[in-house]
Amino acid sequence: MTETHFNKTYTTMNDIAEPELIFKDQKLVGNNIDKITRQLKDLGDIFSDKEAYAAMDGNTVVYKVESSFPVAHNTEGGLFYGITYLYPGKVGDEYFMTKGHFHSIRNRAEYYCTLEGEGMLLLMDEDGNTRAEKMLPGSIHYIPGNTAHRTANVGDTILSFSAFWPADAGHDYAIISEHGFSKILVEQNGLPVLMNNSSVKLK
Ligand code: M6P
Ligand code: ZN
Repeated sequence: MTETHFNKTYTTMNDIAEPELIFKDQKLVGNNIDKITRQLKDLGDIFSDKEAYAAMDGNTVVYKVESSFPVAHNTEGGLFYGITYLYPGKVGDEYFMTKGHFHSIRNRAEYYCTLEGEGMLLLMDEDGNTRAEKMLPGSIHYIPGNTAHRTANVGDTILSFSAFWPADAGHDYAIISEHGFSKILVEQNGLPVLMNNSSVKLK
């Protein structure tokens, strides 16, 4: 039997498998893809302008995540893969963003690779120092251990990026949900600006 891939004709052999995952037509395709949708109503803790937040439609989709978990959660040595699609928008002056988290096993690192759009990666260490890196198509971001991470969409189109993280890393949302990051990303005169968030007291 023969099959055609990559414009070549192969003789099918038992030890050559089809890929298990493909990113195709802006979607992750494969078996057992985990899908999460976060709407504004799920994100009550994260935006600073509570009045602007209350005036918006809670059903507005802020982001979706498609993930592949090829091993069980908490498997030491395993890796997970996911793609996040973050929609453009703002709550007041603050850009749409992800919840953001530390890893439950604090020293676990992660990679983000931007596929499309224009964004910002916010990184905060455990002492509460926050910095940001620009995200643009093709940009690759190493997120060190012990560092909370969050992305914001600063453009007019979807920001999508792939992520690779250890299967035992886990998500610890509690600190961010309570204190936020020490800086918030807002639009001023049409440009993204990092501003001090006075409500943060980490230590
Ligand atoms: C990336 C990875 C995921 C994460 C997702 C959304 O895909 O870091 O682990 O779940 O972004 O971020 P959050 O969980 O902070 O909402
Ligand atoms: Zn992470």
